[in-house]
Amino acid sequence: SQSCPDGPKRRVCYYYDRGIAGVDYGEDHVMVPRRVDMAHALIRSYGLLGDMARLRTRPATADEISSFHDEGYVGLLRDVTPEGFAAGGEMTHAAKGFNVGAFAKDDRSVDNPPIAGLWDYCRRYAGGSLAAARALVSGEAEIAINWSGGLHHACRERASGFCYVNDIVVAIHELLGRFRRVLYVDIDVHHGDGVETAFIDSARVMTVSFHQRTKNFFPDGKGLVEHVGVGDGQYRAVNVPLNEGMDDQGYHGLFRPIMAKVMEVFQPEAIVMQCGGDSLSGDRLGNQNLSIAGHAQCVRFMRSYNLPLLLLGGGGYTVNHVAACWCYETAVAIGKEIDDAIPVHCYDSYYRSQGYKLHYPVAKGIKNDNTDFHVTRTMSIVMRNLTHLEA
Ligand code: ZLM
Ligand code: CA
Ligand code: ZN
Repeated sequence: SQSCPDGPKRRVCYYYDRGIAGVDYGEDHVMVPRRVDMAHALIRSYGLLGDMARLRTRPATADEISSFHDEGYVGLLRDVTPEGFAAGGEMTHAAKGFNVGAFAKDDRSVDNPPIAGLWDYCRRYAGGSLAAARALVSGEAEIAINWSGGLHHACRERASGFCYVNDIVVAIHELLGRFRRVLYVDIDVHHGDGVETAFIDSARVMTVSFHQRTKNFFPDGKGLVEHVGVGDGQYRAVNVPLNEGMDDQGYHGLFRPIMAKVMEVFQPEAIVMQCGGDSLSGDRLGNQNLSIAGHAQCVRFMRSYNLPLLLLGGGGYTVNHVAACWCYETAVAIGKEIDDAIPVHCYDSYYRSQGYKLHYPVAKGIKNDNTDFHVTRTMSIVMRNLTHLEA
């Protein structure tokens, strides 16, 4: 295969289901599924679709989703509607236990609303991650991408943090049918708690999350550096808590040595990466200061191990930033350099504030609260935990 600045090109399969573009979490909700359509439009306008295979995807079935989720919860996801919910009564009661909807009359700011077309949305984004996992299992793809997936907070029987179905856990189950050990890496600014919990006592899945851990930051009380997994999974959960304001250099000072050590001691046969774009500078929810190049460097680094690689989306609340980021990371996956100038396309007005450039500048004068003391301490605890897995 042809060479390029990032090493050999890879067979990349890309999954995109148009059915998620119109999904609406509600007016003013921070989660905007259309950002994935924006990323797709950018990817197309850069001509990247010609460098990837697009295999057919079909919405995941209830059975496939039930490989992880509780049946009662799956039933709620199928049946709940904004109307049924508004009517109150039994549905509201059931939804409450499953963490779907607002529970105080005046609470309009709700994380997991009973959105129109909820079940269809869940089936489509999970179907994409499942199809992507299957392409890696069959060997059709070396890298498979589903930017609409990566909803890492969903639990077996409840929604959490804008996530209803945990497509990552479903996809990892599929990968475990072929690969002995699967590594999960999560660079979303939030802790990947749903995935960590699902495999907390598993020797075959190692989870690593880099995340912001500041006062009241979601999910509260999760992802401490001391949380290392239990039973057969001991030392196979890795948590790298960050303060606000982390920049590219500081992030990679942690990411590279930690991931190199993880690769050495765990020796995975496949890698799943959640590429949440809320760790980027200027995000509406996150308070980190990564550039797109810095974020994508994480993808480049994991790609360099030449293992089957599943790339998923996740958070990302400044939509022009996250769409540009996932487009650039698609180019990184392929192994192709793309121009900084954004081509004329249907969403190009969104990029006006960044001069129609992919690589928008990081915020200046942001304080980096990750002192050398903090970073060195975190690094040494994580590295010490990992030595327990040495042969
Ligand atoms: N309130 N509207 C990341 C998931 C983060 C829990 C505090 C809701 C929001 C947020 C929703 C329009 C991923 C919490 C927050 C306000 C209880 C979170 C609707 C603004 C709005 O304006 C908003 C009325 C909404 C939600 C902010 N929620 C910010 N942070 C977190 C969940 C998901 O990126 O990791 C992966 C996709 N929730 O902090 C509260 C405790 C609900
Ligand atoms: Ca994370
Ligand atoms: Zn997030």
